[in-house]
Amino acid sequence: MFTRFYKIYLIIFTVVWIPVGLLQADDGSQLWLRYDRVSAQIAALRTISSKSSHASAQLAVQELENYWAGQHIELVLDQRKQSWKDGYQIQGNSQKLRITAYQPIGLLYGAYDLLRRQQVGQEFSEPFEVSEIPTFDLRVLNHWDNLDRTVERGYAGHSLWLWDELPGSISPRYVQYARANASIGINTVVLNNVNASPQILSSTYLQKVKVLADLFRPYGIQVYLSANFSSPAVIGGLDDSDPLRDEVQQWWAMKAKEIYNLIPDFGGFLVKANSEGQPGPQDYGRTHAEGANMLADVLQPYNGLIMWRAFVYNPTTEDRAKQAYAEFLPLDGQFRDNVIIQTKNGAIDFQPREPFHPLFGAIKKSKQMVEFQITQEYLGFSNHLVYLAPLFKETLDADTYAYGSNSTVAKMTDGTYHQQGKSAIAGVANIGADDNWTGHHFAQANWYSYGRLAWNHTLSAADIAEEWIQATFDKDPNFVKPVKDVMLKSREAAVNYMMPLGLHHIFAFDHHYGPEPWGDIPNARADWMPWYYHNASTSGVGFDRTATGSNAVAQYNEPLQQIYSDVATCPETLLLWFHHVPWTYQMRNGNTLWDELCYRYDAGVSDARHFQKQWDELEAYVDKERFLDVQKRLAIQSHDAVWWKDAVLLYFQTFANKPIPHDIEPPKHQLEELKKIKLNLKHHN
Ligand code: GCV
Repeated sequence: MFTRFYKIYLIIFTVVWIPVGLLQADDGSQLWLRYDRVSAQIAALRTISSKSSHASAQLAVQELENYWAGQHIELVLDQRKQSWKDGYQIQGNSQKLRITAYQPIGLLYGAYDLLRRQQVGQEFSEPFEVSEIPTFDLRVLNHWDNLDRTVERGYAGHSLWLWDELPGSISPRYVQYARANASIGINTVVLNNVNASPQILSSTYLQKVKVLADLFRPYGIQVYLSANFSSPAVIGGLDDSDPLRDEVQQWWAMKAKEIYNLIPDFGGFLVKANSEGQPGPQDYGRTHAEGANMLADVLQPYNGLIMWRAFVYNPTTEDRAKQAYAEFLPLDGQFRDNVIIQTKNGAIDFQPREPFHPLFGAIKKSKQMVEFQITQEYLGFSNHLVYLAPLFKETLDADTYAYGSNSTVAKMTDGTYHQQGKSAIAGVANIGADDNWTGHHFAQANWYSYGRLAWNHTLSAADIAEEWIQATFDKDPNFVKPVKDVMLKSREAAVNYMMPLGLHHIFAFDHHYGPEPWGDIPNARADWMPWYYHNASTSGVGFDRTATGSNAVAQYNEPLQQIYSDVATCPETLLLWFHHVPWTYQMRNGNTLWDELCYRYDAGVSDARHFQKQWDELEAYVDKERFLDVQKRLAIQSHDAVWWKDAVLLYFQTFANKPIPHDIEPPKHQLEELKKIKLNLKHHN
């Protein structure tokens, strides 16, 4: 009996462990682009043909030649299909497929579509037909990369852009980056930080930018730059940068001419103005519209666009969440057609959970786009596994009620309700020079899912996760299912162990890693202090944004105003965002607010531990290098979850004066110990 058991054990042991040794070390640098190169024999059995000699069409041919193991493929441009924009159609049967597109880049997108289907092992039905037209025209990555190669809020090493070596020397990673973006439909990149150095517009840097633009062009990627509004004064030598002065306008016009001479398809400028110390038109008593329109007029002859950020707030307002609306709504309708207002998904700043920004339900006569943060400034940097597609979807699918129900944020920005000209969506990139591009291997999924949703915002977070796991790791359902489960739970877990029930911005000062609900710096801006957001006292916790408080609820359309205003109808996930409630407030499940907070933090910790356990059980499916790297980061995540739980509960307990329920794990730390933690993390800008 014993011997038989031992033998079985040995077999299981062998089955489980041998593949680990066989899986080659993998640094993750291939991202999701792990296509197998086809053999010469297979290649000889099929033809890939295109009449177009356009560089993008030729890239499509090359990708299929290299990796398509199926039937013949014909690539066709059809000039009648203008309405398809850069989309495509794939039709055919087991003998032959045809990819048809209006634009050459559509052929490349179609090629990547086929390769993705092949990669996930999709059976091609007979006859096969699929049509895709992207939901947003401009699918944008914002790089917050500085010219010294630091990356603001970047957690994957230095900037990809080797400015010192450009234009003479070209890193092979530029093309790999372009290819990765094209494979998910990203077609616009802003190369530099919105806290922009004026030097990016100097002739020296423009020569470097030109090289990148030339490399990216065949992949359908248009380059934009973040422009510093003071550039005319700083690099042009003018007295000031007042947008209504002729000399200033002439300087920008000359600059535009110089740029378009070098880069005829240059996209335009992204501008952060009069925000967090950046210069802007208000420095000269001009409005955001006057500033944006001046630049828009300058770029208009070249079809250039201005993406003008609505991320503005200053220390004097009673509620930071209200300011962008207050400043931008009165300007609605005053912006030129080639200006798009770029608005963060929520009204504060990329928090683990925010209600959607009220400007999405209010701006009706100007163009507007959502900005998401793919880099995890507020979500554990590249240490925490947090799959962001559920967060992106939550905003995109949120109903603004601007035109009755079903006026979702996505529809308010994708051209459904407003003529958008070019509709757009932006994500702040999480990409750096690290071998695996994003620091955490699972952060690649955030780049991927952002791109997939920008292409088609109706895709589900679950489907995207599944295809990403299959492409990046393994197709075995015994692996895919639990990993997908971890990914789909991860955002809610992070909300729970960091800031459940609508709590927000109780991060450690400046670097935003870890908890500091007690944070208080004498004479610092109130709206940079955690107490401003949580308002904890013995009477309760939360920000009263109803009519008895800042009345930020009034910026939402009905019925949201009412729903959010009434503590009984406000979603509990946003309770402390909109309400200041007593610790004894009774939640819908019967718990007091205090107990519920304790349980939420505890649930977050349990989930983080579950992720570790789950990953450990999947060792056989993953190469050692990626397995160990993810394992190490999951341990940090679990540790941080406990840190968050203890810090926030112990601190709030000093106000709530209630015991931590006995059925959860008691704190491991002392509050005073936790208060001493000061991480030496530099915030680069
Ligand atoms: C680029 C937050 C970040 C800043 C960032 C800013 C912005 O405040 O902490 O690093 O600056 O948002 O989006 O402009």
